[in-house]
Amino acid sequence: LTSFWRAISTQAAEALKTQPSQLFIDGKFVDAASGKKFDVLDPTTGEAVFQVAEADAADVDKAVKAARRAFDQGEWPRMSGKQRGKILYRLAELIEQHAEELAHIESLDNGKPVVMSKIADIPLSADHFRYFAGWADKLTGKTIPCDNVFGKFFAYTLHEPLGVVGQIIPWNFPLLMLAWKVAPALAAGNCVVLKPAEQTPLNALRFAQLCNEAGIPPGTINILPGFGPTAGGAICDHPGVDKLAFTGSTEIGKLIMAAGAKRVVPVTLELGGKSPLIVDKNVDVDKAVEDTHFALFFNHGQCCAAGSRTFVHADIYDEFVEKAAKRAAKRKVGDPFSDVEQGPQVDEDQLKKILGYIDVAQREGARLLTGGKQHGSKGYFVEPTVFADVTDEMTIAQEEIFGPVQSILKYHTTEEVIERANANCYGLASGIISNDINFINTVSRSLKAGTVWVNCYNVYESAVPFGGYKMSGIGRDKGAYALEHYTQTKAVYQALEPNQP
Ligand code: TXE
Repeated sequence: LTSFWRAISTQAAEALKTQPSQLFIDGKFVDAASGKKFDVLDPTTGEAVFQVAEADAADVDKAVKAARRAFDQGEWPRMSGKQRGKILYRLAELIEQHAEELAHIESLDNGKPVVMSKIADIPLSADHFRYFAGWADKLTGKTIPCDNVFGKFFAYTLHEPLGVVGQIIPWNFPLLMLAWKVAPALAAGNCVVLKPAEQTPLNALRFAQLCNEAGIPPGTINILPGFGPTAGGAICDHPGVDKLAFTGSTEIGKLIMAAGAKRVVPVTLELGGKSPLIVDKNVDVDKAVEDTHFALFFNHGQCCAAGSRTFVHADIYDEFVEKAAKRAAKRKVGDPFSDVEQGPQVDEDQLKKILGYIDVAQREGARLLTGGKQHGSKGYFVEPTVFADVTDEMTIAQEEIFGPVQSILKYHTTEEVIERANANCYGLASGIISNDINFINTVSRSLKAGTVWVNCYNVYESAVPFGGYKMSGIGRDKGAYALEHYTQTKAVYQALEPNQP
């Protein structure tokens, strides 16, 4: 225990003392019906640092019933948009007021450097609630004049909430993924049952506390830590759930969609990616190396949008490859509560998966330039790894590694790189580094991806939609586009007297 308290920051240790550990149902923290709990591991050491209640079908049933009551009889969907907005603004402020402890808990739970939690995860989450708070009183419909053989009518549309929304999220940005899902759902007047990832349940429970403090009525939001097939499966199959929203692997996304199809409920999915990042020939190589490094290694490569296929023009390829390897070798890896760029991967499964891909890449003939092994022997650290001479058919060019492994591919012509970049089942994100406006315009319009970053990468603004083409998903998170998935349109016809204008 002593080593554990030393390993994490004083603030994280302090924050853990007030950490809720129970399920959040109907505005209260309660034990699981089964009484079961599960361990929360610190990825830096692999040791258990906390326990939370483990939800299963009985708890999901209780939570969905609470959310149903809140939706069918409660105030949240009935209060004015203005009032809902006020409460969501308050929630955004509370996240900011508690930013310090939320950041430390995020890094303890996930392993990301605390500096990243502080500058990215927590402020972006607050910003997301603030952005959607602003939408709550702007969900207006249209008026549509009608005049047909049966008479004169006046029609208008109402954008109504869907009801009880089941949301299942991953572990790579625990609070931010929650914000992406919960903020538009609540702004539109829905009630929510959310399952955080089993690896990272802590901040979702702290968020539940803040919801009570902000004045969100009981039952409007319910948070159920638990495992995928049990708690997650029960959310998907519950007849009281009107919509499913999921971020995670494509494999599980297919199951969620099948579950939605059985009950004809809408499903939005944000799934895996294998995003191409194309480096043109006439660029500042040093800057391109830094940008592509950030595109892949940010959050230890655990980003669905990671620039995981770095296509580099043949003219600059050799220089680029050498510099990219040097940059990765310099990357500071270690305790997320110290001054590092990279902490541990989230869990042992991810560690093994990544090391497995590194092994396959070497056997398939990719050239290992740096890294390639577990970093240290404790926790789930992976050395920043760079492969050159990667070809399209190699496994690491096809499948999502979700780790700090950069794959560099050589290309010669614009037509060729567009075709190769699109030759993948995923279509989540992409990037272009170039000084040539014609190249940028041609490539950005040709890439089959939901996002194109030009001379930048990993930019996430609450107002800008995010989501996938092809097997990277269905629908969009963020921005006004997200609200379309949390509202349904009602058309109301009203008869007019024949002589009314
Ligand atoms: O994902 P899962 P995992 C990718 C990434 C990663 C791989 C596996 O390549 O290496 O997926 O990660 C819940 N019914 N992404 O295993 O299983 C689960 O409890 C209902 C990309 O963590 O998809 C968790 O809450 N729910 C991704 C969530 O699904 C189920 C982020 C995600 O877990 C379920 C994460 C079931 N049967 C991983 N099984 C991205 N798009 O950002 C699991 N879950």
